[in-house]
Amino acid sequence: MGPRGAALRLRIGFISHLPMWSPVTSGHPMILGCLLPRFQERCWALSCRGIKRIAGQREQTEAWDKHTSEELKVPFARTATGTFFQEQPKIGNPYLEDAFLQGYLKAHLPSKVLEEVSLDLERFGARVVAEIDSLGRECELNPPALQQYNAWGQRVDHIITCPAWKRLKEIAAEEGLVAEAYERRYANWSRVHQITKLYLYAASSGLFSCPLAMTDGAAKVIETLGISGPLEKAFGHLTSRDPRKFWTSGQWMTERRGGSDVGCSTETVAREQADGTYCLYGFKWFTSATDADMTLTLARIMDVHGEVEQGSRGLSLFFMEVRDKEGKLNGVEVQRLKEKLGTRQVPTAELLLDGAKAHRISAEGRGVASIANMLTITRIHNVNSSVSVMKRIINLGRDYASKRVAFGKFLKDHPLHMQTMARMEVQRRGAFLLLMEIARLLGLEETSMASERDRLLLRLLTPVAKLYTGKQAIAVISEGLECFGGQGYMEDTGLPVALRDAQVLTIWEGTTNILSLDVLRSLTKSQGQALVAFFSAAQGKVELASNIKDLESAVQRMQSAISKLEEFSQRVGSKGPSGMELAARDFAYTLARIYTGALLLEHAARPGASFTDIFTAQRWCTQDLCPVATEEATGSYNPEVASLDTSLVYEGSPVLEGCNQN
Ligand code: MFK
Repeated sequence: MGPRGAALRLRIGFISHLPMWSPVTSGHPMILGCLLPRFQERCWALSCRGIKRIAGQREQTEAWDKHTSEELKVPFARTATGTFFQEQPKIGNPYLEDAFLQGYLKAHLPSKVLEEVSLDLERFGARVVAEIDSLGRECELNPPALQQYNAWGQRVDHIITCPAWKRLKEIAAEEGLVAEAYERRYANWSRVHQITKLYLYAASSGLFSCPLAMTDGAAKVIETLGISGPLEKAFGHLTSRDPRKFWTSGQWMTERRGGSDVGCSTETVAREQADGTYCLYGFKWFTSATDADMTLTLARIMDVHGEVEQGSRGLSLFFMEVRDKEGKLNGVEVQRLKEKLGTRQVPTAELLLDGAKAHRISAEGRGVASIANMLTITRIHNVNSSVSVMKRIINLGRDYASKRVAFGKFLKDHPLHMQTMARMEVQRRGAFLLLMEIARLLGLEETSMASERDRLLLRLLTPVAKLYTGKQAIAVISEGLECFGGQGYMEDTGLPVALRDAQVLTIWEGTTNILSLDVLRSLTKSQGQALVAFFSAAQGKVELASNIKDLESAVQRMQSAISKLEEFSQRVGSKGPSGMELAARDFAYTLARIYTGALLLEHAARPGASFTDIFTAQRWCTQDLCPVATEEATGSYNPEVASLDTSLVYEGSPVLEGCNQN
């Protein structure tokens, strides 16, 4: 025990000799109130041992009193909880505190657009801190509930959401979080503006980002199909800035048989009515944000004999309003709300469609192809959420590191802690540039300014980014929670929810493997041209950095990875999609790492780049940039290895024994 400890023990020892009658005259009344019973307890024990007043005791008592008041400063003696309280981490303005984001916008936006957009983002960033972040937390603390019956036994299926959720809807309209993309006031840069705003917003939004993703997706589908008939009104609502008019949309695709193989799993049928509308009958197993005003959904049209066409080609796309003018559900019964690991803020439900009145909005049998536009947008929102939550946990972590002391210094002064956080930040920066690249390409496409290469890249990079950033987000948030020690595991800090919520990012809107196969689909559909576009774009960006000394080795590593990928693609790609299937995930990861590396190099090579931009590119390029070649070299894609994979998974399981017997 050190001298401080010894002194403490002495002083505590002194207190224990205080007589019962010792008047305690100083100190804060509240604190004394807490302490008195403890002193009295001790003193009672002493008194029983026969301690008596003696001559000169008055002076002694005064001395004791003096000591007593000093003793009140002893940790844990005055209060039950001690005197140290860790200052809590806080988020700052997510725009002003993001130098990397500002650097990106400065490098890309025309100066007039930059000026206006920066002002808007600074203002909006302040609103995120002052208002949106706490509303998001309220949504987490007050999850939605389902009231199925009213007091008089009537079925009402009312989804109750908290006031904060409703307020977030109003704010989304006021801020034009969907509208911005369709008004196009900054032409092709409108998407970058909108997505940057969503990037500041998503992680603080209590998952209101989810209905907004689907709302944006629905608006995109409608715009693509043509804004006419009942869709005209819907489009006006979806893209309104007026909170009283603003609608959100659902995306009801998943049924009991599953949400991946939509073509085989959709059982919902549509019966045409005399007026040309349809009535839908089916069961939707996972409908996010079921409090939405409208939805897009898939169903099979029944012919006059009651027959439907199976498979993907039997699916058509329908639009329906969820409630009628009186607010009654439109042929929909809410069976129950889903019990989810995270995203509990979002009212996700199981729904029975029992004669829901709907409008067919795609050609018959073109349901999947038509809803694909919605998937593109919701997948981009998914990327946005992934990057946004990474940013939030890192921002909180770095604030905490400047307030938390351990082993004699702030966490930020421990190099190992900073190394950990820097690795997280490299992931966030890479993911951010990939998000912005997709936003840029989408903006070009929507204003008819995209080249064929831009269009192919957008198609290819969307699933690549969705699958890769979802994994990054889970890893970064998990690491991020560790940065707070045990507090990162405590629900009432509001930190663990980020990890629970992040797990969905790799699941909904297509799992990692489904999206890896979608990457192959984009190559097949474009007859390999999407990959040609990829190589030419990535190579062009890497070349921009080739004359910068500090980036020399990063450029070399990138060029080597691109060559390896080209060789791999020629070798394995010639075998067709089935030959590629086993490599699909590693292939997609490779595309993500190479393209992100190219973006980081381009960013680091621009005039005015900072030394941290250069360092970020260097760090990114130290990892295996071509995992698909590495895995191929180890034989991972040989057919016999595939069979070994199955044996490895099922060893000891009756499933494999059953297979062997057959
Ligand atoms: C923060 C974010 C919040 C987001 C919240 C959203 C909550 C909503 C929750 C959900 O609904 S989760 C469920 C979401 N479900 C999916 O994401 C579906 C996953 N499965 C797939 O993506 C499958 O790959 C797919 C259903 C598309 C497979 O269907 P098919 O019918 O076997 O596909 P096929 O035959 O290859 O393609 C049919 C057409 O669609 C083709 O066009 P064509 O007929 O003109 O040739 C394809 O090119 C086109 N297509 C398919 N995927 C496409 C696409 N077009 C563009 N982009 C794509 N990704």
